[in-house]
Amino acid sequence: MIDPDHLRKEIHEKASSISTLEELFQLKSAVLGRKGKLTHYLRSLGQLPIEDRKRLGSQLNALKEELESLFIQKERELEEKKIKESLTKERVDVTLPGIKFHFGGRHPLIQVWEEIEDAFLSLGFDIYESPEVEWERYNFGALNIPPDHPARDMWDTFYITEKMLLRTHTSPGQIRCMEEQKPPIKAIMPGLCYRHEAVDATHMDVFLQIEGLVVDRDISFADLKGTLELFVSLIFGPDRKTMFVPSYFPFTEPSAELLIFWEGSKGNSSHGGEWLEVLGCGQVHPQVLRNVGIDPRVYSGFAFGLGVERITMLKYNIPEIRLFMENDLRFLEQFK
Ligand code: FA5
Repeated sequence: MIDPDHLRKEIHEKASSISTLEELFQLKSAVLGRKGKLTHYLRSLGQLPIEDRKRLGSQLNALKEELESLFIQKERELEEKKIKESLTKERVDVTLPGIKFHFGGRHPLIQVWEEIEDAFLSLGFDIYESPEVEWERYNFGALNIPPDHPARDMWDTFYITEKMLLRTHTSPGQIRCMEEQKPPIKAIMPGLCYRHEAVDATHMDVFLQIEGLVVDRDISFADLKGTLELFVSLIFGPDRKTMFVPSYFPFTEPSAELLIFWEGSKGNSSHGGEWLEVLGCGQVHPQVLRNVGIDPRVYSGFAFGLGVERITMLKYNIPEIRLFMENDLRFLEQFK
């Protein structure tokens, strides 16, 4: 028996007790879906006598419209309810402890490396890059260090082949730079160096050097000294005690070393109050100029090679070079 009033009452009752969207969709399909009750009633109208069909037909269609808008209305209510519930759940509790972020910092050697580069850039130097894997000829031969020269023992290194090695200093960059460029040259060449070295508090087997090279007419030892003194004052301030001592390098003549007074870290008396060698330097040897086709009767120059670790140790009173490589956060975090 088709009874629209009974169906209306039944659906309104059910709809009023629904509390979730899922329940609403189930009810909707049970009434208006393909196998729904109202759909079934509408389909079966055709079997009724014409009079009943007309009357019930208009009643059922009106009921269909009424229920459709009831479901739309109910769906809106339930969606609003759902949003309200999730907003209440998502409320920020400002009393909870925050999440800690760990920010990294740049390694002290990189910081000082860039500071040194900036100092030389401000003095008009360019940066020239040269390779870490180097021909033996550039690391030694062209720098006036023939195969039987005792300096090769001092600069023993890791060989890749008989003729190819990991550079022991940045000085091969001088040769590459002079082969590529004509004077005037005013460049620094930073990078890693490798040595077969007995590691101790001031020596590593991998370390950073910055080479400097100036070649022009009338470049003298006074220019070298003045430039390096200016450099020290830029990095350490005007009052840092320095000392030039005579030295020997096969590719410079005369040669010298620059020492800076090392107060050492407080409480470490074994390293307090010494002079620490930070660089080797000198006037470019005439034979080196000839090796790259520059006439030493017209041009002269100076060069230096400084150790970035040593400068950093002096700047921050670090008594031990191995600390740079240990990756101990207690050490590294002091430079953030
Ligand atoms: C040289 O390497 C020369 N090429 C420097 C040079 C360049 C002289 C241009 C003349 C002209 P030496 O071996 O002394 O020289 O090293 C230069 C600097 O590199 C040292 O003063 C020191 O600061 C740093 N250095 C050298 N060996 C080590 C090491 N094993 N660990 C850390 N730093 C080092």
